[in-house]
Amino acid sequence: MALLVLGLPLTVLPLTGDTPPPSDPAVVINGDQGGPFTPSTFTFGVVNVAAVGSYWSVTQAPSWLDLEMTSGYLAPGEHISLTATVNDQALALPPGTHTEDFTIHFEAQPGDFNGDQKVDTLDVSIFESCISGAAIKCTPECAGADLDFDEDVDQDDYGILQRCFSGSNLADRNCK
Ligand SMILES: [Ca+2]
Ligand SMILES: [Ca+2]
Repeated sequence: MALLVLGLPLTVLPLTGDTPPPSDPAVVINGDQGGPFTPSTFTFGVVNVAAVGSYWSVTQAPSWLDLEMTSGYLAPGEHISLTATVNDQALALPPGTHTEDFTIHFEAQPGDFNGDQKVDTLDVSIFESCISGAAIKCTPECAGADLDFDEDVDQDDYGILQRCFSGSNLADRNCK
């Protein structure tokens, strides 16, 4: 009987300028050729480490794995658990070690500080509490208000916030 080892390192790509999340350990799935495999399902976490609401989507995953969800929106700091299930395509894998990348891409919604997918007056209030002035480094808590990534929160960032303002409508993810 041949042993099938499916290595599945989980990689989460953080946003530029944000603290990367602790890296998930690789998931190793074992089984004989043709199955069954252990574990046949496992859960993994998706966390938004950005200071603003963020879209997430799985951009790379093994074809032999079915995912409960492949995209969504998370508020700052929000965490969800997703279930992955080994599907029938794994039955056809030849013996050996099959290591596949698993990648989740995050894209921040500029200006959505409270994670409701809108940029409205509540977000403007949070932004205003973060204004540091030109070339004055903002605090880590206000990193999400530094919309042009130059470490301050000033008029340039406010201009971007105005362009991203959506009121009661869903924010435009390409508003910058
Ligand atoms: Ca908001
Ligand atoms: Ca700035």
